[in-house]
Amino acid sequence: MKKILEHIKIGASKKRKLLAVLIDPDKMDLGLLSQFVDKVNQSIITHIFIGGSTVESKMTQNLVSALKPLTKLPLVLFPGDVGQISKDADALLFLSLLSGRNPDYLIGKHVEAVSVLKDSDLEIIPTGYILIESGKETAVQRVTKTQPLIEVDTIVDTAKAGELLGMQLIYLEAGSGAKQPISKEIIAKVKAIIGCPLIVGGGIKSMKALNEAYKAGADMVVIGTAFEKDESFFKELNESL
Ligand code: 1GP
Repeated sequence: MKKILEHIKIGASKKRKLLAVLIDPDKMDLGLLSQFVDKVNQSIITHIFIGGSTVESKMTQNLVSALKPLTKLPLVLFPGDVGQISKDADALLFLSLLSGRNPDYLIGKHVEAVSVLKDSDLEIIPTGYILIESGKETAVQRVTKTQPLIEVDTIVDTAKAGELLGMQLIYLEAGSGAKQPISKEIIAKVKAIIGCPLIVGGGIKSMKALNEAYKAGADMVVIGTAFEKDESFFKELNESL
């Protein structure tokens, strides 16, 4: 049964504010993991995403193994590459980088991943991933050698095309550490045209930005840097309850 996607769909239909913390295996010190996850467990965070643009092999597996006994939250892989697949996670966002025209990230990596995925119980969630200009070059841009989208109409049409191709989630990405999060206008226009849940991430560093993203139409928001750099963000989050 596709539990995690189903849960996201139900959450979106009931207008629950889903929130994922992104943990980059490359940046997380495993010695500090338990203390970090305690804070995650006590917060309103609903999902743990795991991934990064450049992660050495085994680091994802080590992180997933360390996370499993510490939390009941769903562990969702958000991989930058095929080496970031761990069969012990709960689900995998099977990302197709729709904003770019690099065949490796549209279909190539997916073909490579099949040998690992075919024997796993991971819930695989086809996800249209759209990188949007945010004011500075992002790691996704560098690694995938693609350009982010700028034009609102193109972004909206790209999201809809992804849904028509069968993607179950659309993910608007400003890039980790982006100066500007995705604009309210873009979120609202994409949300208005798609029927599937909308994920928004990149550059969200304050409760104000988080609430604006939900208000504009994001069903799930993904935050990495603000939790990594500023653990008081957890406090702010809990105080907003
Ligand atoms: C997830 O890349 C983002 O979509 C995370 O971005 O690190 O800026 O929160 P931040």
